[in-house]
Amino acid sequence: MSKRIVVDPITRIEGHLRIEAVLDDSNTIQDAYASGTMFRGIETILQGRDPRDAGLLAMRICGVCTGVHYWTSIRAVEDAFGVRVPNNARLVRNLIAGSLYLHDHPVHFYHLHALDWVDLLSALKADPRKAVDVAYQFTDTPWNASVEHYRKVQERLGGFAAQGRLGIFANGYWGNPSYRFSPEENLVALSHYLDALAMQRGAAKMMAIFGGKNPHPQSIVVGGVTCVQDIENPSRISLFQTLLEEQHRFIRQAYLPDILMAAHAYREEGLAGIGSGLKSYLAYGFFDMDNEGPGRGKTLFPSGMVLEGDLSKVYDFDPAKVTEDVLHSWYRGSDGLHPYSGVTNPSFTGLRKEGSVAYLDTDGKYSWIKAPTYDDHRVETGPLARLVVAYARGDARVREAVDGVLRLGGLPLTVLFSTLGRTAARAIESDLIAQAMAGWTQELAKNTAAGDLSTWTPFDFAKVSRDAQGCGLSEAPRGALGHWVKIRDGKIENYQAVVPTTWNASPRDRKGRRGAYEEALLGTRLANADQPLEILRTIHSFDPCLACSVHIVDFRGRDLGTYRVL
Ligand code: NFE
Ligand code: MG
Repeated sequence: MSKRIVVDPITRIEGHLRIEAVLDDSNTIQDAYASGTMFRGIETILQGRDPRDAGLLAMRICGVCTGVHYWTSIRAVEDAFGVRVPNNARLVRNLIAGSLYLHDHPVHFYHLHALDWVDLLSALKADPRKAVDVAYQFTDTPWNASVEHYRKVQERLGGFAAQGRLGIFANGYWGNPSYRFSPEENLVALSHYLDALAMQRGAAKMMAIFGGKNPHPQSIVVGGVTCVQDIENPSRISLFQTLLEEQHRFIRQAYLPDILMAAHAYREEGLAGIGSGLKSYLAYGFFDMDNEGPGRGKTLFPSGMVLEGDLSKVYDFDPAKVTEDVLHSWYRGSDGLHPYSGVTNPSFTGLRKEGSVAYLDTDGKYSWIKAPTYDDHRVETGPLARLVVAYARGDARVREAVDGVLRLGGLPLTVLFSTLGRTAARAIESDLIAQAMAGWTQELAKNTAAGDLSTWTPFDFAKVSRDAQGCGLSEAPRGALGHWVKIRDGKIENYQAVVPTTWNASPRDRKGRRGAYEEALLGTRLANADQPLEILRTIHSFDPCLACSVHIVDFRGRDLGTYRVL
């Protein structure tokens, strides 16, 4: 006998996501469906606009991966106009983008994902002295590790728990048998959870130094950047450097050691490949290392596709091979359209009623998210995809970083293909990006000290082609991001965005093949079917963002159905 459980809403994400999972008698997931249940409309709002404004409008797709739609949109327009940006603009853009990653990844791990690994209330039982030993087990220089500090953290948590004021923690699945950390490990992680709240501030400041503000930086324009006075001023660059060093220290002393601690405690789940999913990975390549422009130049993380976990072969990325299906999505139109000819034509067909309970109509349409394919393959994107592609390409820095973590954990390479691997990839990548940012900051300081203050490539809008098309490719923290713009008579005729969570959270494609979330849930056994902790752990490992993936608004405020959370 199989039973269907519904998890809706999935919390600790951006936006509205529903998962339906079919369990067998042993509570093992036999099938799964992911649905984006909220409806928004930026692609259509961009039609008819001046392409120079595209970035400002597109950035409103999301406030979490703040800025990525802004600069990816600007890259699409630059591609259409054939504009290449000067070196300083490339460096500043990399530093703004890097600041986002250093903000986003730790916030995801500690504030959105950690409680899938950390049994909060168990930390109350920890011995603070032993917790210090635990902290030193995974690094020689642990962050904020002292008996007094751990005791204070326990007192703080204990005070809330005693008064029944656990607030956002009140409904956790505390005590669930699939939690693996010891009380001391839970205490170390909880202490970093609290420290990470303060670290967010520094990362947000970094973005604002060259971006003008956070969220939604505003200093990037078609042709370059506008923050000339900030790069002219050595004190701004050195403030950036100081903040960067602090973030990097937190990554090295808290984030990476906590990942090692998780790799140790959750070793069996990793080795069993829980959450592995599609095992096919796509990366567009990001953090420009030269000024050739998107899709042409050298990037810090390379582009490519790896299929079915076979690291011996990497397929070159060709943007012409991206298409989207809508057979199982609440849109009218044809399947297999390339984004240049993509259509966003909403058509909500409702849910399926079984008695008083509404379920997704999984034989028909069941999500606001379209289903993208690359060269007719279903793929995962994101930090793990970037690392796997770079590793398979033989990238020396990525190999050294990945092999180093695996060696410390005593783990084989194949452990990457798991929920644990996906979560570890984000921390490894944060360290690599922080290292690269230190180099870009020095390069910027050197250029400006030598008198190179170029930040913008002049172009005459009246003279550049009034009929053009371009694509902006980049990598957002959650994965491969593409914006496609078609310009007719100087105005935007069509605009399509295919974003990381579109790839990962999508429903079945036209051939009935699962999306990345759906596939990743298969074979996972729930310790307790009333507490879908293992589902949350795997879904959160992708860091879902639904605003990004469904860029359409239901301005009529229609009720999309009444859901029962089972
Ligand atoms: Ni709204 Fe986004 C990122 C983009 S996600 S968070 O990272 O692009 O799918
Ligand atoms: Mg889209």
